[in-house]
Amino acid sequence: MGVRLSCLASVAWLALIAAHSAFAANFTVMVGQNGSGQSAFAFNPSALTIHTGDSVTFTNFCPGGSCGFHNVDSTGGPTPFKCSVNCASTNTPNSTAWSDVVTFPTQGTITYQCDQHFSFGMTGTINVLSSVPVRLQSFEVN
Ligand SMILES: [Cu+2]
Repeated sequence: MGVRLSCLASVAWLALIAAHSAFAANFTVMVGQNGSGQSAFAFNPSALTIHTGDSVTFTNFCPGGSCGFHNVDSTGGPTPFKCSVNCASTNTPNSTAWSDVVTFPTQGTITYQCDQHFSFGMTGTINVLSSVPVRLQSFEVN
């Protein structure tokens, strides 16, 4: 009886780990906002930890409809990106209410900046951890 209970507990634990790795999450980084939610040459949050397969929505902060002149441009790490109005042709600092989603498939630390304001400390990091791979092939419950 004790052995059977122990097996059931193990199955439940595996199921929780699998659920974590199976669903990618989306995180938001506010561009031009500090940790207190105020307009600043900053990202909120400036340091973010996610897992492979997760995505980040970078959104230009526009209090009262007035947006800062910003972009997000990676300066290191496995997933390069440069975005403002979009992440391809119109990606230099821009003062419209832009928002872009970037997906991070690879483990590593990404550093990024606003090209207009990095000298004022407008930089951020995204630490991408590997998702836990789980292959649950079969189990029986008696
Ligand atoms: Cu900026």
